[in-house]
Amino acid sequence: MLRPLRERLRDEAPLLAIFSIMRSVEAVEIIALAGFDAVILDMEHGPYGIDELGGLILAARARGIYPIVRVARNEASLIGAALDAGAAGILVPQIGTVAEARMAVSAARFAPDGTRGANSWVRAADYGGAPDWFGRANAEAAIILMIEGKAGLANLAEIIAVPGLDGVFLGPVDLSHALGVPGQIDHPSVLDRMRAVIAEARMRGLSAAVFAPAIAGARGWLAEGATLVAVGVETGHLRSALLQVNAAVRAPA
Ligand code: 3PY
Ligand code: MG
Repeated sequence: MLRPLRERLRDEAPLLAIFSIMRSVEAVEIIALAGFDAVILDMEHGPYGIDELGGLILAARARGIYPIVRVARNEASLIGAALDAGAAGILVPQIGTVAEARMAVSAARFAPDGTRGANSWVRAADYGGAPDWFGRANAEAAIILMIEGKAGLANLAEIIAVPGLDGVFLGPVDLSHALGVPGQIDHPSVLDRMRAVIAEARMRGLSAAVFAPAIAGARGWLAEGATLVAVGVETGHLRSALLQVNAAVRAPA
């Protein structure tokens, strides 16, 4: 049994995750078997919908890792549906204002803490209809907001003060575009902003998560105090591994 993600995020030990866009139960299982702590099921960039999410969430849970769902956009019905399907946590892209942050957090919590649509006959509630599940769900499901644009950086202090928020997640790819250095995720202006956000979030007692496509970057962010690092996308890792095998087999003896 997995500990609730909200609780686990408060540990000192960081979590390692991989983004998954392949819509593949097998890919999710392999991420778990490789020893990662979580998979981020990416509905922003992955070609799948809510009807395909259940199997992927079950694969992650069966193999003992946290299924975190990145919803396609900040919309209450998407957040509620992913949680109902059994997501341990939700990642919301492109948060720019405190109003957007409040909306996302509210959508992930039942009343009195929020406005999540209530139904306890869903997978997340073991289909049981138990009235005491709502309180438990509020205590267990994590809500993490992505800071990956100029507005999010400018409004960071207000955003991270929203009650009930568990963490922020830095998207360096979008940040690099917003800061005028598209694709240069190691550009000093991107790195400096990321460091500042991590420091501010940690000071507030929030989890600070980062996307790092390469191993050196991931190690660096762990050393800088990130509490969750998503090391690339499984498609990229599969491609690299296959290129390596192909080149190695064809290499002259
Ligand atoms: C970004 O870097 O913009 C992300 O959203 C990471 O997936
Ligand atoms: Mg992004």
